[in-house]
Amino acid sequence: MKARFGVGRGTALVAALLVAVIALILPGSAAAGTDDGRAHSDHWGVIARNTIGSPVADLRNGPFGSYDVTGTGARPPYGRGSLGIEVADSSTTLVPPSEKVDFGNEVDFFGKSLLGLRRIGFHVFQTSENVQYGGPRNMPNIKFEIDPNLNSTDDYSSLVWLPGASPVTNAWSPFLDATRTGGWALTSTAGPTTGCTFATPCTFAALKAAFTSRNARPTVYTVAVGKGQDFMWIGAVDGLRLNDYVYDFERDGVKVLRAK
Ligand SMILES: [Ca+2]
Ligand SMILES: [Ca+2]
Repeated sequence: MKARFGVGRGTALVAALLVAVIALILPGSAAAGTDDGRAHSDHWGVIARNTIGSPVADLRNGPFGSYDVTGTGARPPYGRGSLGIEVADSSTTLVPPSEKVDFGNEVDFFGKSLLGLRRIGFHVFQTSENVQYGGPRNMPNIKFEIDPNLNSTDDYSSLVWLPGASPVTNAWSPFLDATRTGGWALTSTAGPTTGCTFATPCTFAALKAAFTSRNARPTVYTVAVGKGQDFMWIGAVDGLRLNDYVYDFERDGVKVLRAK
């Protein structure tokens, strides 16, 4: 009896250990790939360095509204959830006092060539209230922290996509293509050097040409979606497209889908 009990316990322990080991291995090795074959849901989250105030960037279900919307505009474009974003315009002691949030990935895209970017965009849940707060182009952004490599001392810039107005409000937008719509702006000295500034944003093609014409090879530090600092904005984002992959924001994590 004692031996049988002992064996049973030992077998159960081995089985439990195996389950634990498999659970440790699976999240990294079995997930669908990014460009380099890796995907780590736990590498996505609020980028602390780039967040100001106490904004919300919340992997949530829905939104499935607004109340009178039906059809594809009434549900997230991928899965059943999205990244909810909420930033206020006047809630800190800083100048400007507005909040900012970047929800992104500081690991998986590090070192990649910015010029390798071919497809990019996302879907947005825009509200008519957000349009009242800041106009039709009060929209969330796609952001890259990059090493512009425009000269030997230039090691940091933020590249920001400024979408055009969403074609719909109080509903999910269709895919907003960042290679064809909106404008791209660079912070720091890379802005005036390339001519792609917030005052004079570039098209995607002009942005790439601004680097290639100067024989610059910009590399990526981080990728994020975010908002601020500017106007109050409360809405959601889903289906971030980066080349051949779609990043599907869901309540239980960021899923990587092969783009169709
Ligand atoms: Ca989703
Ligand atoms: Ca550099």
